[in-house]
Amino acid sequence: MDKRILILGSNGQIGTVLTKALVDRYGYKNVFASDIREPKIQIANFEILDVTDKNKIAEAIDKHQINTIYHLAAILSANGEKNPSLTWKINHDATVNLFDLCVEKKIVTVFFPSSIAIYGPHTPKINTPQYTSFNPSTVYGISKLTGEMWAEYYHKRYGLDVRSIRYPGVIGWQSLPEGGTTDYAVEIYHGAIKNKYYNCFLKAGTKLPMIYMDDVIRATIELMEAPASRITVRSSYNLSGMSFTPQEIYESIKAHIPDFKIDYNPDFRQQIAESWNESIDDSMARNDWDWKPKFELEEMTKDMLRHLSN
Ligand code: AKB
Repeated sequence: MDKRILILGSNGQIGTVLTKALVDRYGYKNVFASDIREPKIQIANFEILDVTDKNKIAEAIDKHQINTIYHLAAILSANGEKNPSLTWKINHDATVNLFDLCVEKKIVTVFFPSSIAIYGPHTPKINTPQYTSFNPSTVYGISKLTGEMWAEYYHKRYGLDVRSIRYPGVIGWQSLPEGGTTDYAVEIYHGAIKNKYYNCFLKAGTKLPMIYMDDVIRATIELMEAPASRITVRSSYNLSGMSFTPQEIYESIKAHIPDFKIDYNPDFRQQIAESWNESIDDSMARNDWDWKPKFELEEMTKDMLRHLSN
């Protein structure tokens, strides 16, 4: 059976890149992208879909004979704090409605991303295990953690083949993040190239788990293609790429752009970052579906600067 894929939230930082990867892999005719706004560049079949509109999503599933869904629409951590009730509606309510729809429409596999935002001040900060205490401090984190619990519930109760990854901060040259706490790690490259200057909204020593876009896309597709019998985690898999501080990423860029300057002016996002962890134990992803990251900070910086300079 051909995969017939619907992507919800295809214009976002990850959606933009994942949509292209899915078209390359499964063919233009099998990939249907959607978002609440037209994309800047159309790379797949596209239609406007609001993730909170269950009926319209149901129509799209029928119309395109969809059997696989990537549900990427969400409001991230920093923007979420500005409008908690809207964040809950989009991140939580729409996710539960979608899981219902997946059962009703007999969707074969659904991907739902979680995040390091589910970790909180009482979570072990170093090598955070797969199963530990979670006490997220943002509405985004709470919505992702409850989404994980619903995913597990829908799998147990209805046999829904739902798969998920706890994404670290994602860095890529292809697209910009919007409203997250880890956004600085993308903005810093743009600042270095355009102005040789970056004003960082986190403190110099704030270490966070991060991952390069190439690794994120590969991890997502590898998880979705793994045989169901190998998936032992139905909440969401811990996934590790690399960990660094703003000062470390600054130094890795400065090695290529010697007159690059930085200032640190932490804002409300510092508190969010401090509630998260520093590094992740992803041994379950490694064992279950052979996950292995390829990019460390130095290779990522070289690749980012090469692409952005072009
Ligand atoms: C954010 O910073 O909110 C996101 C995330 C870690 O999920 N990038």
